[in-house]
Amino acid sequence: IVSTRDWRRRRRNQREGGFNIIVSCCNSVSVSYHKFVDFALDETSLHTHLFPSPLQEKFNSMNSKDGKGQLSMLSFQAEKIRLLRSLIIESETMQVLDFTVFPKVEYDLPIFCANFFSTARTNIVVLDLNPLHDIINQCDYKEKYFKSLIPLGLKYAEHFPWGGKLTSESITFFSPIVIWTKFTSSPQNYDLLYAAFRDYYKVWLDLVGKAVKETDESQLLRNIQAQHRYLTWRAEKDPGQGVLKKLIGDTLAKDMLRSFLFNGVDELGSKTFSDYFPQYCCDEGNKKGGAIGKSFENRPWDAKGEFLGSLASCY
Ligand code: BLA
Repeated sequence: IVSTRDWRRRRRNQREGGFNIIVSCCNSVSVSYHKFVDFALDETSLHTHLFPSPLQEKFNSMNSKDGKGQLSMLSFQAEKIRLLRSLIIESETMQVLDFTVFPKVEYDLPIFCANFFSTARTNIVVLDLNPLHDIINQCDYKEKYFKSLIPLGLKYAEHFPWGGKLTSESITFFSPIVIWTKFTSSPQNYDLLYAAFRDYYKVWLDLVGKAVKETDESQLLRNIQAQHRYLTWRAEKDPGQGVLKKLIGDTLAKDMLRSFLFNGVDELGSKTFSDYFPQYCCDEGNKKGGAIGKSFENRPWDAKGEFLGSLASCY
């Protein structure tokens, strides 16, 4: 297990050409997500200067209550990046990566999202460039960022079957190139996941490189509200919440969700979850992440990236 401090030392050693000792451990889960994060940080550093986030001080590493699990957190910011943060959880029974990059609100860029939950047998995976704005009805936004990426999505859709039913909210937060899948654990599958992660991250960084700062006040407000709505959804509905609470307790888990993972949820706006998602307001079945309202048994985009569901469409 490599802690944040070890990780920093390793990176410093790498830069200074020193020796690089990788401590490996004895997990029954045959994947480690550290190399994914290392790749993303190295690749980002080729494009822009990363500054440590003030959150790093408080959120760095932590043991689970039973002492058998470790949580490692990293956070940075950059010229066009409000927050790049990662959480890796390693225990005897699971490996988890939650890696998300939030652009600054002056940009209408997609949010990079990699959420991988792995056990010795199975994996639950979301890898996507989550659109900031509605791509089902807002055709210009979809064209701007996703049109050229459809072939990349198709390449991986072939290997990673659709993971099954989702809520319509999750669908609207996903892009036509989303990798939403479940697969059995194997070195081949992890290699493919790593390849997909690298490809998706590189195309996302290209979009960041080209992005032009928004100066129009009303567009800026739209970006802020869209990012706040996204944060509000994830801080409330993240399916990882139960696992986090079990590992570190309710209070720490809640703090981690609102202050670290979905930082900005208490700062970028004052609307609440039920303001944005009134359909969830009084329905306990839905609140607990139940299956009520879930649909999209199959991938709802065709090979041209056109939406097939009934939520209206561009064409
Ligand atoms: C399951 N995680 C899921 C599912 C989705 C996601 C869609 C399927 C079940 C569902 O729809 O509730 C992920 N959903 C997302 C993402 C977005 C979204 C990324 O709307 C973005 C907009 N997952 C994690 C972390 C853990 C984790 C950090 O990201 C653990 C700490 C676990 N995810 C996890 C588990 C399940 C799951 C255990 C299966 C449990 C379940 O189905 O409720």
